[in-house]
Amino acid sequence: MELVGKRVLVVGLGKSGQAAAAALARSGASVQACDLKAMEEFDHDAVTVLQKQGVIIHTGGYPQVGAESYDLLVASPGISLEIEPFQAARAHSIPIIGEVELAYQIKKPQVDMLAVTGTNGKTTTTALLEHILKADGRNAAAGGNIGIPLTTLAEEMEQGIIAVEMSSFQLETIHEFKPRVSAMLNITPDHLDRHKTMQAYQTAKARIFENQSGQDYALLNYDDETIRGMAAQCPAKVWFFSQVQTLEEGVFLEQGGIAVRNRGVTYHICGQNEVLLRGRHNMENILCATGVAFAYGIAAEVIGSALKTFPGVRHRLEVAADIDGVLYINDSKATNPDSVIKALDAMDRPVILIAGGRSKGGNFDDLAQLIGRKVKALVLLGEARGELRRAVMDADFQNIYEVETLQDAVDTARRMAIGGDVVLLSPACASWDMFLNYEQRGDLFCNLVKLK
Ligand code: UMA
Repeated sequence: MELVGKRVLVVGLGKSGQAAAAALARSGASVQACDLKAMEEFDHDAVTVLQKQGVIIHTGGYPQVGAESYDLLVASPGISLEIEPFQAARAHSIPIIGEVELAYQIKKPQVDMLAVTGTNGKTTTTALLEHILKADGRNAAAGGNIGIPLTTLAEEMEQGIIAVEMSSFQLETIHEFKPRVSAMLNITPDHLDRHKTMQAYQTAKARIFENQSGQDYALLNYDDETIRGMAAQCPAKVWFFSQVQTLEEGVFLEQGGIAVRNRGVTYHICGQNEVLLRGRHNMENILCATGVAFAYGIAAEVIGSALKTFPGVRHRLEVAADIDGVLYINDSKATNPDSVIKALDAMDRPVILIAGGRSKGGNFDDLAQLIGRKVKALVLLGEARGELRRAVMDADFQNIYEVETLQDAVDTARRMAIGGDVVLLSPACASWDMFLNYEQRGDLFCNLVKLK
């Protein structure tokens, strides 16, 4: 994409917007950036760096997008495409792309992208993929929704591979983004406050394949009926992965081990018990990452040895502390009900669950049923605590404690816990009512549990 002299408006100045504005300025574009937040709310140094690069910054709202005002708008993923600047851009036929699309457009031809999406497990799968690629001696990095803006990596890397975690928000604003290998892990209700319907959410997710061709690969979860059905529309070569089915071609479990079958040959990757990650949901992530790496040409032995050394990612079933026989687990990244269901399924000890935050429009009923069966006590905080309380009470669960702060939540849980219990922070909600992000919530939990 030719950027020299282009008038670009970057909408949103969070992580993605700041990275996009900086990359655009370095590419010779004439850049403006805007954000609803007031100037005082920004990190002064970050804003100064952008201003020194010539970026004009509008805060506390958005500038007018008129017919001749801009050549391109770049959207941050967390911002609805229905806000005024985007509506005006559409009315004036000004193109809108997301920060991920911008990254794809500016990356060097010697950089390949492998992309993972799905409702849950994307971060673990993407991080595992990066780990496998590095184990093969490749120049590899992980970026996108995982927390490192893709434009930053795309600008820096001369050659190599980026394992990209793609959210439905990021997929909504792609145009030419075309991963060499794509992967779809699972789809359960999430982000319905923005997408409104499951159909719209699935359609956004399926865009991960839309620019792929028969030279590319797509890894699809065979065990998820909706995803299996996507094979018919997928333009890439489809490989399935499955935890329950032996496949003619693809990745699956066989005789206690992980196997890949390709063109009639079965490759043994490693034993199921040899991998460090635990839980059924993690096996889905492992099979998926294995398939992506294998399709990209990484040898079975390399994948196997990488699986044996991957410790997992932060804020995802992360052991925060083991104090007086009580295991404290930080699962702050569980921001939807399905993710908490998976966390509870992975627990084999009595659980005191800390949950709540800002609801993303999902339904808590299935989670409430499982809480009734697996949870010893439930500590609720945040905006959605009333909604969660109602759901669990409807499931006949009574042992509920409502608190104001995460500190109170940890103290309440600690008072009830006895040796052998697990105190699990797995909120089922976004963090934005009380924290900047889930990382801040998880970090605070880890610090609080260590203070006695
Ligand atoms: N803003 C506006 N107008 C609005 C809404 C927000 O101006 O109507 C401004 C905010 O004031 C803020 C900025 O936009 O300054 C935030 O932009 P953003 O929400 O796109 O957040 P970033 O900091 O750019 O982080 C984004 C992703 N966030 C979201 O998609 C919500 C991060 O994913 C991602 O790691 C990062 O880009 C780098 O690629 C986080 C996330 O929560 C982890 N993702 C969701 C999820 O996993 O469920 C999709």
